[in-house]
Amino acid sequence: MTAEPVLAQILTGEFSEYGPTPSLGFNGSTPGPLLTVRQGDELSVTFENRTGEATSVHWHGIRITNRMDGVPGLTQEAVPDGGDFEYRFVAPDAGTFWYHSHSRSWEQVARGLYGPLIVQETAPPDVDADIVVIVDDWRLGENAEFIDDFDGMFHFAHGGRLGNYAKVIPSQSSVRRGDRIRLRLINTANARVFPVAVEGIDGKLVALDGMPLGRVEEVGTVTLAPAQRADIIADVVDDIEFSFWSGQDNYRLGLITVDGSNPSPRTSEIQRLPSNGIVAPSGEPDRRETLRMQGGAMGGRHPGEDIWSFNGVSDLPEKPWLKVDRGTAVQISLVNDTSFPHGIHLHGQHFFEIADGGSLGSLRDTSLVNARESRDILCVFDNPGKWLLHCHMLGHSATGMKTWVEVT
Ligand SMILES: [Cu+2]
Repeated sequence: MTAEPVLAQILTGEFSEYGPTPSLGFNGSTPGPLLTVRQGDELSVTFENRTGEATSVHWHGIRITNRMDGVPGLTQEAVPDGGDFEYRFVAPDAGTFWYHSHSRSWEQVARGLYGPLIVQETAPPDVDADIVVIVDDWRLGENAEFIDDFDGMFHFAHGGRLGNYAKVIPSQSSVRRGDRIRLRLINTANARVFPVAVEGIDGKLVALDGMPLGRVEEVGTVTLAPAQRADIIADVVDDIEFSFWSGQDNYRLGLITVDGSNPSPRTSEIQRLPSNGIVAPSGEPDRRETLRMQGGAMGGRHPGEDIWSFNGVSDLPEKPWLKVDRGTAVQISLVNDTSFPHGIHLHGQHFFEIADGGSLGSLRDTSLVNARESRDILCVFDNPGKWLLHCHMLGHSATGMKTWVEVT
């Protein structure tokens, strides 16, 4: 896979006259190619960097071998321009994942350096179409080029660099009425939380962040923080329209149109996906910790040296924030003491969100914590190595909101 400059026709529909946007991509396109492997298979990617600057690839959500995690300064050196790197790892969990730059990611991901990674179940659910739906926004000027304010202080200190144009990029543009489909939504945006509404389908939410739900749920509005994913299995009723409430209006993100009808639609109930076998720990956690998000504009005082901090410390400390033996169950209170939402991402393992009332919720790799709110998560750290823990509003991570965990 080669990372390189590409021209992408990001602006479409009424804006397509503006022409393509100089971007970054993989193998000539952004989003990069759809990589599909089967659960338990080993993926081998010869990665070539031809972007003109150093970069690396992170395989988001994969419970990966640590040295393949793609984090410069923690798991590898950044790959210099002209250099290459052999990524090779087993994908242990079936589900919807993605890959993206982890080097100056707040700029490189915004410029397009990301793509979908699908790990198929050994016995995939019976559907007529399996469709990846990238949800993203872009911050473009009148010439369709990226506005070059990636390092803008305003963006860093507020909600991150939000786009001024948003859309979905479905891997397939039409379906038949009556088809049973799987939709794999991936929020690849730098900073925007998308409350996505999906119309024209009758179905169920079956997975979040690549991990099957214990029981299927009504779809409703699917709120996706940056990096979060959601899988839906549904029957097509009409044109599928994606939109989100922007705070001011219902912003249309795009369509998958109906073309023809399925002569023999399925009538079976939509079932849950097979579990990836992550077992919830029983009893009390071995440890309890608090991770306090601090900083930013509007009242975020803290002693850290950058805009944001965790527990008063900005950027990667020399020693891990948390060092645990493999198998340790840690309940972490994610406390948001700031005026902005944050999507907190742990590399290398998934964790359970704890619902109000204390019951275990969904398995996730990224947890959205709204301004001035908090959420507990429970993680059994079972993957040895040095793992980044950071805000996936990428400008926040760039300006302090990151730390790391060592599992020995
Ligand atoms: Cu943040």
